Amino acid sequence: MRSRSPFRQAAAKPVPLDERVSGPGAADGDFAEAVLAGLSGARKAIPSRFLYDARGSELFDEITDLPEYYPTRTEIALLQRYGAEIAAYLPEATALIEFGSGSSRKTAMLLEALRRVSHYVPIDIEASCLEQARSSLIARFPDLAVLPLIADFTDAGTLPEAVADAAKLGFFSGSTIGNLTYAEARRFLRDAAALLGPGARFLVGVDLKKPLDILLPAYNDAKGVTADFNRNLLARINRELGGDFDLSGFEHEAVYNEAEGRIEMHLVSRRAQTVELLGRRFAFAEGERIHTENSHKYTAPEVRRLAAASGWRHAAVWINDDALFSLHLLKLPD
Ligand code: AVJ
Repeated sequence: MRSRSPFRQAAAKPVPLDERVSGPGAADGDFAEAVLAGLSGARKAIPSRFLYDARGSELFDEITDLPEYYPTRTEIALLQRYGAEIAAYLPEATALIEFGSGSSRKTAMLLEALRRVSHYVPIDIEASCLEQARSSLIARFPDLAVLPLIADFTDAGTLPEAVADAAKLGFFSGSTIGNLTYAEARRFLRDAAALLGPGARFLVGVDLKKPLDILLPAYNDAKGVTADFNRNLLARINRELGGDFDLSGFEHEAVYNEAEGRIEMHLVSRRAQTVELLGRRFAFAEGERIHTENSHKYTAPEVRRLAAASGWRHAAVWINDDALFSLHLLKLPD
């Protein structure tokens, strides 16, 4: 299993830039190894999953409330507006399996619409998130069996015995799939198919390609919260690895890479400088970058192709009026 996770391979040895930047949610926590490897290459890069420590998760939550950051509120609006319609596609679903569940904020909306779901399996590496989600959901749905899996959502292992015979619905929200390259997303969807099994359904939230005057501000907000979120990676290195990064020496940059169809976050060195951590020195030229996150955007046909290439059939898609965000329902043959 281990070698199948795109994220697990990332830190261990120098690999192409795309692979090193990808993905939230690894369980290994080998921050030191990843940072040393990521700063040693010709093109510096640190896997995006390390953005999400306690402070980073707090800042990300703040991002989701920003006026410029449309994805979260748009996905919630889609779930609200089409919940009943989505549920009509899933009359038999009895087990909900959520990948990278985080705070499970959107889960309640889905459970509200899917009245027959009796078992909920949130998969997340953050045990504290899982505990919080469990208590808030149980308060609202007292009959729901919550069976958390503390795991990297790309490497969840096996599902609890209790849902072995259930009709399964997977849920992967927030366009977290955008952190993955196309190849990694295909591998993730194949692994999810194997985990969920024949006849399963999968509801996936995917951010859409759109004009740059909407896309760029979402990652360059006026309050600078995204910049703080990005720079928190350096603060985390200072905190946890004894680094001496001068945070004001690095500028937040979010650009759209047209060829790859993705937003990229970088930290750009404002001047020539050296940084020390774990007894090693790293030199930065003026303008040199650390690549910190990818956020791939899709068209609806691209999602269809991705699903087909991963063994899933595309059953339905819901898109909001401004064509900002999409919810896709995929299914596996029985
Ligand atoms: C959590 C990966 C979906 O890509 O929009 C937000 C992360 N980074 N602002 C995204 C993020 C900067 C977010 N995902």
